[in-house]
Amino acid sequence: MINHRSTLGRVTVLAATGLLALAAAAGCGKKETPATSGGTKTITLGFSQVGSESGWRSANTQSVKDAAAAAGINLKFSDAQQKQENQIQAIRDYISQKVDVISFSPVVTTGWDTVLKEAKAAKIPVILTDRQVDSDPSLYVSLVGSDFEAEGERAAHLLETVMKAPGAPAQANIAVLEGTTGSAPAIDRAKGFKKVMDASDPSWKIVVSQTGDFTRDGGKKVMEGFLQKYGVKGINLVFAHNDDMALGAIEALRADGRAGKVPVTGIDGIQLAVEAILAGEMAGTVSWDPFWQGGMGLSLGYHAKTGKFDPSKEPKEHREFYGRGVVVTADNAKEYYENNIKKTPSIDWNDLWGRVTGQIQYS
Ligand code: GYE
Repeated sequence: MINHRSTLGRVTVLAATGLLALAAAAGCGKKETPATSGGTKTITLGFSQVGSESGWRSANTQSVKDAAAAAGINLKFSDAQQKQENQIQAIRDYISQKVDVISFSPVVTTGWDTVLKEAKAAKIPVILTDRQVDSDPSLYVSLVGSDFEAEGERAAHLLETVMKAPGAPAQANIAVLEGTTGSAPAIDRAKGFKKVMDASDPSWKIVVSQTGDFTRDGGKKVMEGFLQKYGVKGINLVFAHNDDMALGAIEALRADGRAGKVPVTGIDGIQLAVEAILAGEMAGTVSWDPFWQGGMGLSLGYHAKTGKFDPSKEPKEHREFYGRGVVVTADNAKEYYENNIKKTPSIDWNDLWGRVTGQIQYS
């Protein structure tokens, strides 16, 4: 996943077309004037990114920038440093700059109705990538994301396997490193994990749970605090809402001489995490098609322009949907590394629904 640059070659072309088509679709409301007919109108896309908090995020940002550059799209890019007010301001700036398309990954789920209504009033289509909002879907064109609840469930099943292994501790004392408070991945990963926990061995206990804000440094600091408070015996399993926090926790455990002795699970499937699994310092991670997610968002636009995908005629499961998830453990880490990190997974971008595993659900 991290090795996006090389994988982006093919995607960029398609993505660029998709971006172009989407922007063109965005422009279609505007009557082509003789001045522009035959001339190529530079498409302006305003992208508000959550921040640069993790390996997954950096790869996501790189794919957007590469795709736009390849398509000659005028990309206005802003990094919100994980602050909602910065994203709302960025979107308002894009509206006043009359961009053709707005796309963003919402840092948290709530508080977007007003600015989304402003974009709609300005007739600028909005594409959500990666994370959900609790606003009405009529306020955005499409959303391609990950099934965060299923990721939480799979991380819990991963720990169940660890607990069944010979030499596993009798009692599970779990420490949880939560993602950004109020964000869709943190809310739903916690929900999925708890669902499996509640149905699992009643002796399992979440001893402590605190946000590390999806950063490596945050994961390390919070884990150091946990180790000080609960000592060696108090915590014997760690569930981190993303790989960067998991790697931070492993750093703290290493300083305590316990790296590889306390099973740590993460989510994202980033290169450094898979290398930590191969090195026996991490129990596993869950990845959810970030490569497909990035490109498919743009391909949807392309097909919307060419008429293969008309959002207004499609059922909800074709407007908001998930890709595929993979659980990576010591058993398949080598194969996963070969197929997803060292080389590009091959994806047919014209096959819009082939990899869809379901409609995004809202409880
Ligand atoms: O897991 C984490 C990033 O929204 C899926 O955000 C994304 C999450 C990802 O901070 O690394």
